[in-house]
Amino acid sequence: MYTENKTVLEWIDEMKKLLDPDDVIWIDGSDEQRDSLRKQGCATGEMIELNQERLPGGYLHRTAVNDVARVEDRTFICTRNKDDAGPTNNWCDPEEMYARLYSIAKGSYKGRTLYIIPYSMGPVGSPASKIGIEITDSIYVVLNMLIMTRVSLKVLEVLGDSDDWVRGLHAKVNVDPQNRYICQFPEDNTIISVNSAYGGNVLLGKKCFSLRIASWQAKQEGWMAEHMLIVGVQNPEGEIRYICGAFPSACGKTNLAMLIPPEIYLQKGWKVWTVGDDIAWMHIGKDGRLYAINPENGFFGVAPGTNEKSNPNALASTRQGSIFTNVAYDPADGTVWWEDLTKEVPEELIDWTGKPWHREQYDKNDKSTCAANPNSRFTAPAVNCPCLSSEFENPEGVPISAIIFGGRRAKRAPLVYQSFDWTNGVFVGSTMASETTAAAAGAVGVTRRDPMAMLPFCGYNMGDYFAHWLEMGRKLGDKAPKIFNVNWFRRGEDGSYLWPGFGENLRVLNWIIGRCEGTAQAVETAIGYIPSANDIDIEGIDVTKDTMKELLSIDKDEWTSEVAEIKEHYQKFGDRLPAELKQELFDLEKRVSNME
Ligand code: GTP
Ligand code: SPV
Ligand code: MN
Repeated sequence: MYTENKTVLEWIDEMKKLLDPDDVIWIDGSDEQRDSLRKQGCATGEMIELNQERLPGGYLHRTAVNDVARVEDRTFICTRNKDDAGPTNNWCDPEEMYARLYSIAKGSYKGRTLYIIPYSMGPVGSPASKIGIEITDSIYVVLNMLIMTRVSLKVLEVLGDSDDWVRGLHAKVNVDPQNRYICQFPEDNTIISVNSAYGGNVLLGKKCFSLRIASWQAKQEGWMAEHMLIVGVQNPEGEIRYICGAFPSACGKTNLAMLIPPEIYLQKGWKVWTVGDDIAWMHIGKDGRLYAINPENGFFGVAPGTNEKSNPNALASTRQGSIFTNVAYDPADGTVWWEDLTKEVPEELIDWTGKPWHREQYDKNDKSTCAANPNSRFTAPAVNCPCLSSEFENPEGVPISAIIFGGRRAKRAPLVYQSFDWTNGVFVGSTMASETTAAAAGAVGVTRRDPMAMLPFCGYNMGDYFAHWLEMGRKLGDKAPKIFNVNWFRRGEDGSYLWPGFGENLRVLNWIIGRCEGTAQAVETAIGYIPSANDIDIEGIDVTKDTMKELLSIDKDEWTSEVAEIKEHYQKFGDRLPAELKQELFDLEKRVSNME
């Protein structure tokens, strides 16, 4: 027995009775156990071993074709009181949902093994970290959790006999989309996920725990759990400033977190350090500033588009001990491929569904002809990342100078602007909009409001969540990070992106840091402080002053429509919408109507 914790043992007993497994195995985090699970996974066909010389410890996994992304319409927040889940979440009464899920999961482990994964989100033993235990019948889940979280028996030691841990039950059942449910019970610290075997639905430490459950805990305990990257920018003097960024799924967090400075910046001595690429847990530190840790231990990144030029650090992270989900297989050399990995498209591949694929069948305008699924992913250990921050394991986290919000917006939002103050920044975050992506099942490219990039991940009433942000701002006072908004995805009249993005985004981060230090210039506008075309360095890039002006422009008609849309968006929250935000909207409307 690895623990004497009664709450743990009772729950495991209950689960065993419910699921009826043939076998029970505790995951201890050892290399030997991992290696034997890899072998077993390959024997059952769940995993495919890749060329071990080219990709040591590399494996490929293919999910069911109906199970390739998060399923927001099947994700529920189950609180006793419906209002506590709020207008943006699917809700169900906990008793009713437990009954439904238990009847689906009952006996479903027959002939299978029950794996028990004790894990820590955040460095083991850090006061900012939290503990979870996931039960699963999937070797794929175990192997991914071994990369994405800190799995070890030490976690059970740290837990002792405490009841402060998150219960996570995952059951594949028969991967039936009609009976697929991803359910959070924040009042019970419990997650249940059935009938899926895809990443974000089943790696319960990630979105289910670190955002949905943790956001609820953070509200009670006075901290923040956010869908944010954490990046450190080091200037030639050696000073590092840390920035957090909330962008919706597949909108550039991993890329910004690992960016390579443009050549002229590298020569001057600029460096970028990755702390996290998806989730930030933030606490007020002893000095009154906001500190962030990354609760994860790996990257579950979007594969398509990742290449030697766009994100060499992410690519390097996948070269060892990584799992690839729903990418294409290259039978010529036993490695993997995805769209834009290489300029030259291999002639013949095995596509993500396991079928032979020839490059002639590829049509750039039809995603269904891709060799890799558009939401195919790599699971890579953080330690592989060449620019991993030396503060990655720091239990206190890193001090945050700026928070940036951003999304995909073809028009309207300028390349960058700074909010007037924290309250105005919360308003900007709460009204964020972005075009949907392949990271969730459903239509792609539809603009929707996604407050703080948390629409699919906020574990409670979003009106209360906004209030919590305002409360944190009051506590932080003048030590609060400055809040900005960015848009790398603005398009010109011909439909192409106006801004080169990726590494060049450092130029924008520099302006942001300059604003925090009081050294960068800006113009006060109706929506916030916007740099003038001269304030962003464009030396050495193919962006003209005119393009820069267009990128930084705001249009009165567009923003009049924006105000009308925000009004509609805000109506959803009824009397849970904080009065301060209503006032912000009122003020914005007035300023926009006074625009030239
Ligand atoms: P999740 O893991 O789903 O949370 O996604 P993410 O926010 O980490 O997004 P990621 O960095 O993986 O980028 C998603 C897509 O956006 C990729 O196809 C990138 O190539 C593209 N992308 C990222 N940064 C930029 C940018 O600065 N400009 C442009 N045009 N595209 C970008
Ligand atoms: C996202 O969709 O925001 C992801 C991938 O980071 S998943 O783990 O599937 O949520
Ligand atoms: Mn994400």
